[in-house]
Amino acid sequence: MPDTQKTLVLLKPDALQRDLLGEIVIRFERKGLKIVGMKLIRLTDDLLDEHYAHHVDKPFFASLKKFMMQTPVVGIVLEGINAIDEVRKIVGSTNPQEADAGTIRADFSMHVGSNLIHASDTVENAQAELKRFFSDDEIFQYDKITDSYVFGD
Ligand code: DAT
Ligand code: MG
Repeated sequence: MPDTQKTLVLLKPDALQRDLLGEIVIRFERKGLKIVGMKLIRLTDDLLDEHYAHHVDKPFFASLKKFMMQTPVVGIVLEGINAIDEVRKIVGSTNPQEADAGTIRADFSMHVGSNLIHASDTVENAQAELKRFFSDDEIFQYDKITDSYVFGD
């Protein structure tokens, strides 16, 4: 597989409450991204301090953390060609009002505080986030009969 990357996705409590888990996962499956890790995760205060460290001084930080702890989140590791950028493209802009139609955030959400999904945005962040939420033995390597059609030879 050329330029294969792994990236981390979290389906947030609004996705779970609104029964949108399947709607979201199917978009990644249809793209051809391979699900190589998947589990429910109960986020803690410490994990969120680390994960959203770039927002620690923002006025919405406390409500963001509270929101993310309302229910477990679904953690997913996706693998594919340029997976980090490709997944961000499918997810759409942070603010659903600015997201392009056809993206998950534009199609299913309206408010930045409940934008359904997290996705790693750089190679460095993807590496750190995969490590933060998944152990090595929770990330799988396997062949699919469609691999050559999706990824080329
Ligand atoms: P992204 O989730 O697109 O990577 P980010 O890392 O800048 O965006 O922000 C993380 C989350 O913080 C975002 O998904 C929702 C929340 N957030 C960001 N800006 C916000 C704002 N202005 N008001 C409320 N929540 C915000
Ligand atoms: Mg981010």
